[in-house]
Amino acid sequence: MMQDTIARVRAEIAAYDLTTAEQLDQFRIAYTGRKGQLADLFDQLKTVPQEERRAVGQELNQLKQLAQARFEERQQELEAASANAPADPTFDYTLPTVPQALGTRHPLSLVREEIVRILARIGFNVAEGPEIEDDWHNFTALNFPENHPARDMQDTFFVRREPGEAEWVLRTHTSPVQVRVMKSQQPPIRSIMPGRVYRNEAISARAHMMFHQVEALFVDENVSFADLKQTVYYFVQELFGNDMQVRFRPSFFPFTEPSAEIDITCLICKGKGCNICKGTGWVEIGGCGMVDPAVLEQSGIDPERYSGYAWGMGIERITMLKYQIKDLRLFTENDTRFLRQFEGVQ
Ligand code: 2U9
Repeated sequence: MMQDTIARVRAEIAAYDLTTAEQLDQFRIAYTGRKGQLADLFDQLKTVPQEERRAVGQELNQLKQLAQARFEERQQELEAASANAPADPTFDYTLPTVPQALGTRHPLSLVREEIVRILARIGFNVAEGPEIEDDWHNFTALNFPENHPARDMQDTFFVRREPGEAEWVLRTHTSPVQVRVMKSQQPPIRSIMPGRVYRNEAISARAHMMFHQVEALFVDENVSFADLKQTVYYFVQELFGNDMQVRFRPSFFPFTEPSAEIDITCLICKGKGCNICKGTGWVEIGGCGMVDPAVLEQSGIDPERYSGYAWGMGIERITMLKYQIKDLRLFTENDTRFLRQFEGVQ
């Protein structure tokens, strides 16, 4: 019976799995295509008795509409899906990108560069010298007596040489570079020397066997302690801010006379007194003095004609004060959680 066939084909069409584009194509060939089952059924319509033909024809038309509706709906869905589909279906475009691990400037480099910039503005150039020095440049030329404790194994690293040769040292300060500058040029001299120095110390939160210094040396005619003070005022205010005060405390160094230690307003409490400055309102940043005439003379500069001032400070100490860093070891551990905090600092 024609009606039975129509009912079976209707059930098949309704249940046909149209997941893929291939299945949709097979559906078209099997039912709505020129040689499909629907064309076949329309052909058979002429065999249906006259009185039933109209009703069966209507049923067949409805079946054709159903098949076409299913086909077109699914075809549109598949077209839309393929338009949005990624070129490579095995690649997940929603995955996060691999972050680029960019390095950051080390805080000691940031502070060293800032110090160089500040002093370059008032005419200082940068001098460099060797980290392995001879005893003469590191001690003798700087007026350290033969029996000075700094020359002791406890304080200085010695570099062993061939038997019979004089020992070399890892420089304990950057001062030997200033000696080399004076030996190689005549005044006026305006040089700063930032660099790495070594001392035989146990490593702790407050001490290290390797650290950085910057020293300034100014030699010319009529250089006075007043010139030194004014330069230090300028430097401190440029580096830490205009509200900073500076205090000079008498001290002693073998290479300067007179000598002083340099204190500045405590950065934490602004001078009120706190546990960082031990209640004094002042923190020490370095030392200074007038270059001892004997040091000038040993470096080939006439102390009758010229005078000079020098000052020195630890870059770690300045950096710790500026950024409130509590432990010296952070500078050498390369912990990126520490270093990343200086991202973008100029
Ligand atoms: C020459 C003559 C004199 C450089 C000076 C200091 C005072 C000083 C310390 C600060 C903290 C070293 O890093 S630290 O431990 N430095 O107190 N430095 S005067 O005097 C010189 C340098 C070179 C030819």
